Amino acid sequence: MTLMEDSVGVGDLVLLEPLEEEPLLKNLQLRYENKEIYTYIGNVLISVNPYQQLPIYGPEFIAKYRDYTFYELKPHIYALANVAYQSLRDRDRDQCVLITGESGAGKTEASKLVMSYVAAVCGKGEQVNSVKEQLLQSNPVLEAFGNAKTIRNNNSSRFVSDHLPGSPLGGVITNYLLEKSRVVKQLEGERNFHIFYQLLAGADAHLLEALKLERDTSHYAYLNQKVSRVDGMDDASNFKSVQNAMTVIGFSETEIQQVLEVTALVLKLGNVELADESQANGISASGIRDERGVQEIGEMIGLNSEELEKALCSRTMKTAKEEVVTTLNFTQAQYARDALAKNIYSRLFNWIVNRINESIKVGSGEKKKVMGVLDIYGFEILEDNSFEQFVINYCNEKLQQVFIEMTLKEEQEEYKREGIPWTKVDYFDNGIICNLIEHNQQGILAMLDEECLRPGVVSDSTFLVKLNQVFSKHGYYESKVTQNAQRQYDHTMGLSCFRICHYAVLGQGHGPSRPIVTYNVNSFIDKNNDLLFRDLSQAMWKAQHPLLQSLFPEGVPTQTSLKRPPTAGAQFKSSVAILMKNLYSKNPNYIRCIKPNEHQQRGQFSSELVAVQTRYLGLLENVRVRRAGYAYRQRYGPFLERYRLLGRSTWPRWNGGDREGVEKVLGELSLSSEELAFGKTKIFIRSPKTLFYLEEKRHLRLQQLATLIQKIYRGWR
Ligand code: AD9
Ligand code: MG
Repeated sequence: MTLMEDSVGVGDLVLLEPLEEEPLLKNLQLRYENKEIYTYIGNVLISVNPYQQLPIYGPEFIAKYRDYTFYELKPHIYALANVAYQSLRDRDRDQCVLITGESGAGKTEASKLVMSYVAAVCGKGEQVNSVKEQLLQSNPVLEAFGNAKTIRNNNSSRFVSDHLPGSPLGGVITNYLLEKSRVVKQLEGERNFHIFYQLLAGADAHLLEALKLERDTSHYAYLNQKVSRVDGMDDASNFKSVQNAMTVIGFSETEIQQVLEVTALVLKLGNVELADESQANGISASGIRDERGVQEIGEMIGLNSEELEKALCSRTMKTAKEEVVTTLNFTQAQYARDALAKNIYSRLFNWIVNRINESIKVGSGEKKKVMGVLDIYGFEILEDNSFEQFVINYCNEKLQQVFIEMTLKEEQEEYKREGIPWTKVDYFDNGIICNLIEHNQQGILAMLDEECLRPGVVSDSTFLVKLNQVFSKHGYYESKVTQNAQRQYDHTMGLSCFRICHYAVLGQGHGPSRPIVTYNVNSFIDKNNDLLFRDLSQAMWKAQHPLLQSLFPEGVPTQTSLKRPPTAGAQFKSSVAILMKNLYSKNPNYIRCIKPNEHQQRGQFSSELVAVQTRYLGLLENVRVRRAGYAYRQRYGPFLERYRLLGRSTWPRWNGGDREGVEKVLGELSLSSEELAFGKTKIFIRSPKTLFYLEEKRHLRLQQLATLIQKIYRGWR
């Protein structure tokens, strides 16, 4: 029970008085400044990124947290990992550790800490150790292919991952929505995925020659950005670690070679220069400017270069009766080339994830319990928000829904277990916002799909017009048009934008600004369509490169289906649905990560920045729900141990049971019965004030006892 004693501020925000934003921030800041980065809200863990290595991890700490229950030591991520792992083992329940927070807040580091904890405490034996090693080695590989330097985080995960270490160990990693647009274009100050730079910097001359690559990153159009290096990141040595990790995981030499070939292929595709040949014949058309590049690619993947060229510059349309080949214009050809590069890379990434899973999967036979560690990107509000932010924020909206529902459910269940009556809690149900986005017919995603499939002239603006019509009166949707009609005119919103009032704004009732997110619809249709022309998938399938070929199963020429593949929005929505199902089926454990400053600097705590995040994460709402009934609860044993010095009958000796002892102490203090509830194994205290009163009394009593001891000691002398 060191929550209030050894820590700075309160170690559990349910004990915060008064329960308002400012004291909450002050408490987090005070703790942060004293290097206490972890704080609880009941069993939820808040983690504030220290941006420095703190001496609080490793075997010694793992051993400590392993032997104590949740509240007995300072708040720590190991305590949470321990609870999750013990419930998995002892209560035989699938667990899930859900880690959220904005970019750079420390989610991936947290997920690694949880996994290393589980790896350290779970079973032993040769086979288990080897799986453990493979599971831990999957990180550098996933990070090389799935992470990139962004403005906000030098090592930002550009995918959502769900690690499932099983019991005793094994796992599955699922990944959702790799940010594939990064393959062909990066924002200023950002890089492409790490692997490209690692490969160029770390490959020995022989490998570079075999892949026909230049060492200099500026040679590649997809990398040709101002930043090629990241402070403190050694691409060359990381490449060696990735190669080594792949070997440990069990990739064969051939597999590693093929993965690198496909990676090189993406870089080379970016260098395929297309020519605008429109003027030559009066028809809008494209061609290849530098035949040599295409030839080189053809040789590398075992594909006739003419075929590749044809696939890049033309499109075959199939109708029920005939096949029509049209030449792509310059813009379309560029689009096709980039779409191919993005698809190759994202499919390669999926292949790698699946390959890792093959190695680490839980052994067949009896069904093992699993523990999911879900590292998910948090709410995003950029200056210019597009389709990517829209789907990410939708996912967070859904997570918030699960979060509140499950927190409440868990509270209810604990009360039930302990035989304490439950009182209803009011909370904001964000179902209405989720519906606005995901409703099967009248949701924004469904309407976007409809627009993508509608014959005739469709564009981002026709889509927006439609939204404006349907949602003109929706309380959480705004655009310039709808605002004009019924709300205050807003000069800051562009004509091609709409806004959604996300949950983050709600339930709080205060805050300096309304963090409503403005989305620009430009390229929504394109991004949702995510089209890869069939000619290209067929060409890839024809390539004599086993890995590449396996990435394009739909390229089999005998496949005549005219069915359109699902749109990006529809795919994301079904991934979210799977994720939600996954969450509801497991016992959730939450880590809420917070980024203390925008500069990736240790020791800096910006209250404004943290305030915005605590609102997005709904922390105050979380505390409110958590202490709607009883703010504090503790098992009888430890509670009695701490407070028995306050009772006449329980001090200095007590021979009865724990519960009777607690009843005696609290009875003698004449606390209001309203304030207390005696559960089967725990004592529940309604308001933090009562607990502080007990603490105060204990403090005074300790002083008294110290004086007494001194007197006795002096008497002896
Ligand atoms: V993103 O959404 O993938 O862009 P994350 O995953 O939330 O983001 P990440 O875990 O990558 O952030 O943390 C960013 C950086 O903060 C790390 O590279 C570390 O340098 C630093 N960090 C985060 N957590 C810790 C920690 N517990 N101890 C020390 C940390 N440093
Ligand atoms: Mg991350």
